[in-house]
Amino acid sequence: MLINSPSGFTTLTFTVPQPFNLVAGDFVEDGHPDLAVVSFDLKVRIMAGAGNGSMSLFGTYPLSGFEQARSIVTDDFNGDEIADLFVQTDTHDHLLLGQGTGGVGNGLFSNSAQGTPYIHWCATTGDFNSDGNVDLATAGANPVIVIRLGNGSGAFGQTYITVTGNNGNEIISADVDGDGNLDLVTPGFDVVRVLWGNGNGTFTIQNIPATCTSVAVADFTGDGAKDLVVGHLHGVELYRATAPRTWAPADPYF
Ligand SMILES: [Ca+2]
Ligand SMILES: [Ca+2]
Ligand SMILES: [Ca+2]
Ligand SMILES: [Ca+2]
Repeated sequence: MLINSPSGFTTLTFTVPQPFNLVAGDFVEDGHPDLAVVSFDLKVRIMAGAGNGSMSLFGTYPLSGFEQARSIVTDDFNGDEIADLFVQTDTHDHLLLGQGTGGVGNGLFSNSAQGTPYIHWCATTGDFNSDGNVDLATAGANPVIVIRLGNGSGAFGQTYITVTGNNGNEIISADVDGDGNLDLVTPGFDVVRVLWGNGNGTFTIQNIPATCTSVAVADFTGDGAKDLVVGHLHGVELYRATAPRTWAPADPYF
């Protein structure tokens, strides 16, 4: 971990075997951000932050899997105002529900697992069907995006969206066209794949031709419309939004 200080960054080192992915949140709820780290040894480690950059191991949760843990996201999946975790390994989905009282997390989690329908490397959250419950979307190196609609108590339904070609290791939820419905964006190697949310948990797919292994969504041009910035092996390019769901040809940054 790098800590910014007047003299530059200071490196703190924690012993976590082969960490693969991490997410920040106030899990031991004291106003100081903590970390949840998934590692290749199939564990989630909760690292409690002291607020001064130092961290200490607070808890460890084993994961079911064959050899790897992959994605981790945090949100409140059961509506108790305590941060929860969703973790995927190469064989299982894990839901770790944050424990605590009165909407204040104590850093402990319940840990339930079920077999995963698709091995996915990335996940994002949002309310895709506008029912007030947090939902999940996952993607990975296969032509399926999984939408899990939450019931508000920590259980999810599953629907599958089949796309043409594989997805990359990133999925972003954002209201890209500003119609009030969350959309999904994922790199598809020879396309940027945008799934336009219909607001009811279904999506309409638009493939924007682009060499693309990673993507960012934001208003980079300051006109209020969300643009796309695409990265690939040979550079980074801006796709400037010109009208709803329309982008200008690639403008290379470098
Ligand atoms: Ca904390
Ligand atoms: Ca919760
Ligand atoms: Ca929902
Ligand atoms: Ca939208």
